[in-house]
Formats: sequence, structure tokens, C-alpha cells
Amino acid sequence: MSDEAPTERPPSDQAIDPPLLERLASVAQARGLLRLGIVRLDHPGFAPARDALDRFHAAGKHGEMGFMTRTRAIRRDPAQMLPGARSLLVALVPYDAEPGPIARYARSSDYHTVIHGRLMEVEAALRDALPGVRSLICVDTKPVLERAAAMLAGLGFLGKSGCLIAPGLGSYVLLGALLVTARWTGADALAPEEALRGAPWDACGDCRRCLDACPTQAFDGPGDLDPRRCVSYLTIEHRGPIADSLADRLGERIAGCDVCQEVCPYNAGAARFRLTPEAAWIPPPPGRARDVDLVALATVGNSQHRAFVKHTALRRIPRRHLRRNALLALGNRETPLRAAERAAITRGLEDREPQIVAAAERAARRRGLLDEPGSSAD
Ligand code: B12
Ligand code: SF4
Ligand code: SF4
Repeated sequence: MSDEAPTERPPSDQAIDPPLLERLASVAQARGLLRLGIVRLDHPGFAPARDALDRFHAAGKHGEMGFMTRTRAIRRDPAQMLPGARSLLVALVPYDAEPGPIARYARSSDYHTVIHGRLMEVEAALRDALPGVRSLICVDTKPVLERAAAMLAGLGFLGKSGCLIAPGLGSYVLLGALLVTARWTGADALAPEEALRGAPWDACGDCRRCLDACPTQAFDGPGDLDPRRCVSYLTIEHRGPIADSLADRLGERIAGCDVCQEVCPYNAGAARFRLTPEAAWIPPPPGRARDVDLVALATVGNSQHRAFVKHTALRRIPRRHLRRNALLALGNRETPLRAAERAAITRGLEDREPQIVAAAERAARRRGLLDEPGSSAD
């Protein structure tokens, strides 16, 4: 405890000025958080983001994401979870992994844990500089409009895909924020008149590759996703059955989707590899590489499931949904049915879980299993 405590400023009077932000940014950088920025909560640029959120809910786009409805009011006004909050420090972390049936971010170590750990160091440095300051780390699970905050904090712009695109780094970046009671005394990274002029995806120009390439045509317009048609939502968040019209378009994806990012010209080229220090990448999960064997996943048991999702964001997918997804993916394969696939589908047909049975029936139909003499879905 420092002798200087009596001279502490009351928390309501604490401020982050540009030199302090610079010091925090260098702590962040050293810990693998790139491009630390700050935005005041009363930045007028949040208004259109809040309107977009309202339209999202009014159209029922939250689907089965109960966490979105439960936290709607706080997402609009994060000071409700930290009374006196006045600013958000926002940082980003790049990630990379092999393309495949699991989206890149979910093949890496769980970003919630990684970014949270790195933000704790920034939080500690802030508390050293401003004793008594209150703060809250927000990585995805705390209701903050992270993309809008990142854009307003000067980290990048939003693309028609809705993703935050950081200059030089592209959109394969994950976001984390530190909600703080201190006020920001510097200039806005994105001036209000700039933020309110045009659409946030102006930098996309005429390009619309992400909108056109989306396998489920999930965009209602630029930056306007309907998650209920998005592969990411269907494979990770959706707990009910998946309509055949959508299941037919999942391909072999079983957890998330990267198509709208894969086609984006801002992700082409090697600049992000050059600009990212080795320590900044979200590391691969500890332990052995997660092989994606659809047959094994279609019948995965409890302990294998735990091992498969451990230390990754895949933890969000319950075992029965991973099995459902694997069966849907097996149903989408175009190759001749192998014995191991037949066995996995047959096991699905005998399951007690209606969703698994439905996915197995679809796979059996599509792979010709039900046409074979003696085969039956009963
Ligand atoms: C719910 C959620 C989902 C849902 C719904 C996504 C959605 N588009 O709403 C589902 C499951 C589908 C999903 C999918 C994905 N997600 Co997600 N998701 C979230 C979460 C938890 C909340 C998002 C939210 O509030 N949605 C409501 C809509 C209205 O807000 P928004 O899309 O975030 O932002 C929009 C508004 O701010 C608006 N806006 C802002 N200013 C303005 C101004 C004007 C004039 C207008 C008109 C609009 C506008 O435009 C933005 C883009 O549409 C955030 C974390 C967080 N706390 O923010 C992560 C987050 C957005 N997801 C993330 C990721 C990585 C993904 C996936 C790439 C994962 C994958 N590979 O499968 C996909 C991408 C799909 C896509 N193209 O958006 C990252 C995005 C990082 C980035 N670079 O942008 C986040 C920020 C998580 C994180 N901490 O890094 N996700
Ligand atoms: S994540 Fe896939 S399904 Fe979702 S919007 Fe992007 S391309 Fe479409
Ligand atoms: S693919 Fe084109 S339209 Fe989509 S985010 Fe990238 S630049 Fe913008």
C-alpha cells in the first residue's frame, strides 16, 4: 500500500490522457494485444450501432441466443454493469489456423481466456496509474457492442460482412475490451461527424464478395446478417433441428464458418504475418492437434468430447450438437458410402435424441443407405 494514497484523485475525477494511453498501449503490445484504442461511452457514433441492435432484436435475429435478449439493455448501455463507467479500452488479437470443417478461431486456444489474461495486465497497469479506478474486462461474454467500439476506438472499419477489418491485419482478429470509470481526455479516434457520415462499410467500395459467397445467403444487406441462416449460428448456437434447406448448404462445416472472411480482399496477402509479432498470435490449444474425423465425431462419447473441445471455444458446442453437426456433414459428403460411415449413421438412427435421429435419417437418405435392401430408419 502506498503512502501516497491520500493524494489519490476521487474515481469520478480520474482521466486517461494521451500519454497514459500510450503507456497502456505499450503494455498491451508487449502482452500480445495489438492496437489498443479508447472510446468514450457517450461517443455519438454508438447511436447507429444501438439502432442496428434494436433492429436486430425487432426482427427476431437473436434466434435462440437467449444471452442476447437477456443482456440487450446492458449492451446498449454498458455502464449498467459498471456504474460510473465512462470509457472502453479496446484491443485486438490476430489468429490463424488451417482452413477446414472447424472455423479458424475455434481451432486456436480459447480466445476468451487468452485475451482476458492479456487484458488483466493492461488493467493492472491502469490501476497502478490511477489507483481506485474501477474496470471490467469484457471479452465476448460481457454485453458490449465490441465491433462498434473497436471501430470508434480507431482500430479499423466494419466490412459488409459485419466484421471489424484492421488496416494491414484484415478481419481475422478477435476483440477484447476493458470498461473503465476513467474518462478519456484526448481526441476521438473517429470524429463523430466522420462516424455518422455514410455507412461503416464505405471502405468496401463496390465489392460484395462476402455477401455473394455466403453459403446460406445469410445477409439481408451489407452488414446486416440474419444469424438464423448463418452457418456459425446453426452449428454453434442453434439448439433446435436444422431445416434441410439450410443443412444442405453446410457442406462439411461442423463448427463456425469463415467463408465471408476467406473471400475478403483485405485478408489476402501476407501483410498480417509481417505485422504480427510471434507472441501476439492466439496460440494453438495445448495437447495434440484436433483431427476432424466426422465418423468419430458422429459417435463421440462424453470423455472424447471433453478432450476434443478442451481449451478451445468449441466448449460452447454440447456433445449432442457436435454429433448432430457431424451427421449432417456426413450427409453432405458426395463420395461413395464407406463401411465406417454406414456404421456411424446407423448408430445415429438408433439414438434416443430426436435431432440426432433426424440428422442420421437425412444422412441415410442422401448417402443411399435407406435405398439398400434391408435398410430402415426405424
Ligand atoms: C452474437 C454474436 C455472433 C452471432 C451473430 C453475429 C452478428 N453478426 O450479429 C453469430 C453466432 C452468427 C456469430 C458469428 C460470427 N462471429 Co460472433 N459474435 C457475437 C457477439 C457475442 C455479439 C454480436 C452482436 O452484438 N450482434 C448484434 C449486431 C447488431 O451487432 P454486431 O454485428 O456486433 O455489429 C453491428 C452493429 O454494430 C452495426 N453498426 C455499427 N455501427 C453502425 C453504423 C451504421 C450506420 C449502421 C447501419 C450499422 C452499424 O454494424 C455491425 C456489423 O453488422 C460478438 C461479441 C460482442 N460482444 O460484440 C461476437 C463477435 C462479433 N463474433 C466474432 C466472430 C469472430 C464471429 C465469426 C467470424 C465466427 C466464425 N468464424 O464462425 C462469425 C462471423 C459472422 C458474421 N459475418 O458476422 C468476433 C468478430 C471479430 C471481428 N473481427 O469483427 C466478435 C466481436 C467476438 C470477439 N470478441 O472477437 N457471432
Ligand atoms: S460465417 Fe459463413 S454463413 Fe455466416 S455470414 Fe459468414 S459466410 Fe455466411
Ligand atoms: S469481401 Fe468485400 S464487401 Fe465483404 S468485407 Fe471484404 S471488402 Fe468488404
